[in-house]
Amino acid sequence: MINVIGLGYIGLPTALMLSSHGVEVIGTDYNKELVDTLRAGKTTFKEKGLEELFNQAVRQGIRFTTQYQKTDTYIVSVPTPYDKFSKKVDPGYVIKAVRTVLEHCTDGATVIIESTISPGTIDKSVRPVIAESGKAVNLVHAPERIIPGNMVYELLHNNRTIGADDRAVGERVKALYSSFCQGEIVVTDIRTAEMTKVVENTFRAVNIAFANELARICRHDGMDVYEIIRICNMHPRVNILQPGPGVGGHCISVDPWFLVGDYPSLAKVIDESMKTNDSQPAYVLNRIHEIMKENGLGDTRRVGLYGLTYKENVDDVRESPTLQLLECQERHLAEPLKVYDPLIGKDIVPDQYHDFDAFLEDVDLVVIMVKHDQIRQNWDKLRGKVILDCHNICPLPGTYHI
Ligand code: SAJ
Repeated sequence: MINVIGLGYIGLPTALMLSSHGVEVIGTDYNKELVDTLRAGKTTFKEKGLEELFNQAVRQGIRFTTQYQKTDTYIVSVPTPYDKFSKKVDPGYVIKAVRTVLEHCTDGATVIIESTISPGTIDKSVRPVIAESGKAVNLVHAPERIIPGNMVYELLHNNRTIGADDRAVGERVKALYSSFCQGEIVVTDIRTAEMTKVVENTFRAVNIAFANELARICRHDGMDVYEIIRICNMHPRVNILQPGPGVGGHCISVDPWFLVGDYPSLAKVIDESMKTNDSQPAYVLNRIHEIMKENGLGDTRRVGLYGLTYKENVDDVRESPTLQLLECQERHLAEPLKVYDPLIGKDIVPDQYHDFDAFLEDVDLVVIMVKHDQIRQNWDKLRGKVILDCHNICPLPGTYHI
């Protein structure tokens, strides 16, 4: 039996996937409300294909509880927040989960850590906890790689990395993941597995920063950044990502900082890239100001931000560019801008709308912060508005870009 610890964005789909492929799974989370919701037969966040997977896993007998189980295999997928000032990862939840696992597990159990951690965390923070307990366990790091918005597909198809001290243990864990994973599974050591995960996200962050920098250069001299990137990407060895209003989510906007935090004098390109991405919401705010002036719009209360999530078609707002932009605005003692997001039912920010038509009624300038499918299906409603499109998706004439 596998005990999955932490039933969030990674733990839940992983537990469901194992269970629906015939593995006996018990999911544990310390949040009783979350466990109650799952027990009542409801998923806790929206994701393509998650509900079907959930129903399949329930039919296979998956159980949810707040209690750690006595077993020989654990998957730890708890959050690893980072400290905004020191830029260092906080392994507190991982340490606590491992400590509790050690109180329950059988001798010789395998503890698989899926949470993203900064390279070296296992040596520095996890091994001492194991040594202290006196228990002999096999430690494995199998960092998750799935992208919100396409998690179920990617769980099935992505290649994976398994880091283990002992090759035979790594191969056993590989066999476990092979129960559902159709991608290639590489077995390596723990340190390498830790580093690859952070490097993958850093690569993407640096590439996005490059695109954002190009957007600023092109804006400065009246060039079309999208056309330039499109043509450059026709070169067989060039693949530039897209500029945008900033970088959000709990991965690409966070993980590269681990390297900057741990190697401040070495991680120069990464540091600059992160600063570029982090200053992108302020850059958009500046564009809003320019466009208002150009159109004689004097009232910031008539400016609306479309989208609150960190990217399209997910309901996750963590570190979202819209939240970053609002924070930046607040620091300038300005009144909050109006916000609408079709995927966010709860009130999260001060001037938030839940009806698209009412939102449009109350604004003259619409800033497309997130390219949800919903706005792509409603261009007609935006006719007559001044539009700042941060993603180059709007076909209406006269649309502004970043
Ligand atoms: N973004 C851009 N321009 C682009 C692509 C993305 O500005 O061309 C922005 C998005 O709008 C978003 C942010 O970057 O705000 C991050 O979005 P994303 O779709 O690039 O990635 P995440 O954070 O949802 O998921 C990433 C993935 N990592 C990589 O692709 C290397 C995923 O595979 C990881 O599992 C995930 O991080 C994680 O949990 O680490």
